[in-house]
Amino acid sequence: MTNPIENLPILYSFKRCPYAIRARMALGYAKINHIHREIDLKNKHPDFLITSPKGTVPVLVDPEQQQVIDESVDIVRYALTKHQPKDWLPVSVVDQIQNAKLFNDMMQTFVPAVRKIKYGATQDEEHEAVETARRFLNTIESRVAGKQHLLDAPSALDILCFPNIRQLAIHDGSWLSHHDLKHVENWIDFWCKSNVFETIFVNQPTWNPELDPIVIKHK
Ligand SMILES: N[C@@H](CCC(=O)N[C@@H](CS)C(=O)NCC(=O)O)C(=O)O
Repeated sequence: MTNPIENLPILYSFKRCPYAIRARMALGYAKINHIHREIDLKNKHPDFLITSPKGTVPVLVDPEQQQVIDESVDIVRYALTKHQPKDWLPVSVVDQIQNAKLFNDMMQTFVPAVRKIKYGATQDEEHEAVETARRFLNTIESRVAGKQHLLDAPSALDILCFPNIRQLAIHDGSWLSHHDLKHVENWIDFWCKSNVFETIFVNQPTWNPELDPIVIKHK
């Protein structure tokens, strides 16, 4: 039985945001049909800010559970806890000490380093940022050597990490090969060529409450 439209979860999103990509990937792999609302981050719709005063995307609203989830990690958990592909590891792997450490390391060291590489810094700062990014990606390189996932099978950890690393790869198309990170390149390529990524990484018009809702249906 299909869900009436008013019961569908609503995702507020922005195409290129790596955190929103995590959420859309997880909803895709979980096959959760939902309403998509593309937000113009420079001109946020007031109704979006009422729903989530924090003003960041992604935000997921589940009308049936009366839940508003405003952190991408929690949306990934929400989605993959409901349903996940058969060959995936359970979403709880992200809480295992080593995996949580990898994720936190990415957020605390790699992500700020990418910001410096992308948006400029002094030469010394940039040099340090490149070293930091390289150090982190060397860890990823050994994790994904000869496989397409960070752990023994695909998992939420891949979904949580690859969009942030992809940001560096698209900022500078030769960065990974220049730093001899061949396995990282293959891993990013695998996820970016997946059917789910190709389905979710599409242009959507900015949300306008007066127009028909955009319903995302995952088969
Ligand atoms: N911790 C948040 C971070 C989300 C985030 O920072 N999203 C950015 C876009 S990539 C945003 O909405 N920034 C607010 C703005 O640009 O005004 C999450 O993981 O969901």
